[in-house]
Amino acid sequence: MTARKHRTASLALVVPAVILSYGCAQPSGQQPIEQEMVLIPGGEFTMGKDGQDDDCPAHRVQLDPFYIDKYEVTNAQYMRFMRETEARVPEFWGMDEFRSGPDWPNHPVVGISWKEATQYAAWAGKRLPTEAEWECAARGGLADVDFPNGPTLTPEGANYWLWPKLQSSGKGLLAVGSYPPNGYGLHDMAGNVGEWVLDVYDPDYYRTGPTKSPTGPKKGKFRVIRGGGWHSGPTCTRVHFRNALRGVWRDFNLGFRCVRDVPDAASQEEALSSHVASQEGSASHPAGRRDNVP
Ligand SMILES: [Ca+2]
Repeated sequence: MTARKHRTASLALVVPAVILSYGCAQPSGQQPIEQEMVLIPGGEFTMGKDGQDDDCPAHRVQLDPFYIDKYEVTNAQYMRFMRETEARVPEFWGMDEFRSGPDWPNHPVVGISWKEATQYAAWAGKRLPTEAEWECAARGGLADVDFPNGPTLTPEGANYWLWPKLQSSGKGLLAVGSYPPNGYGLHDMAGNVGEWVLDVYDPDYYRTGPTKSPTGPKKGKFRVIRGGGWHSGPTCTRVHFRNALRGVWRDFNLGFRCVRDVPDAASQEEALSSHVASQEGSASHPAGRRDNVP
């Protein structure tokens, strides 16, 4: 079995799909949170790891600065998109077992295809992150780590499937931001929901792709997903772990977040200066060797 087929099968967890019409009533319970964006300074960072898998080898990649959503896109945010665009209702919508629908405003939206994620992003004036941008953001500025906050992951650090006990955390999908952020202030880069990114999947891309702002191969059958979800084992939540599904797939373990470009060189300079100043005033970084050289 090829790496691609193996990886694809690992997320192909199928349950009977029920599509329910969504109501436009105000979400009950919690007040919907507002999405925030965080500046990622860009520069060079080490992407991938050493070895023979599809996330190898470790290599230096250079990125321009960009903004990324602090949280996964929520049900409430996706509802606004549906109301304004008459977009298709997500798979599993209205199913409480997947915390999907208007009663769960601050839970991440699931059951959307890659194309629907890109349509939401365009509507919001954003786009999906490239695979390189996503991995840079997930690393939180740390080098030589497997997880967003350091070399190890515990059940207190992210919402994931407690492999190998073959049981979930017992919590199922949780509201975004239920776990501590990484060094960039981003929540749930490991777990809760896996996340669509922009790139087409190529198992050799870490060996053959460009090192300046890579955007993925031009053609391919699968789209990359990153970060693992509440129904994924800890292996899938590693910052360098790559997975892929056909773009038409809709999964209860899969959502997304968006990025926005910093528009021009002057804006990039200003954003970087602001970022450096904010970092100098912050004392709450996870332990580990720093990476990213603006
Ligand atoms: Ca996630």
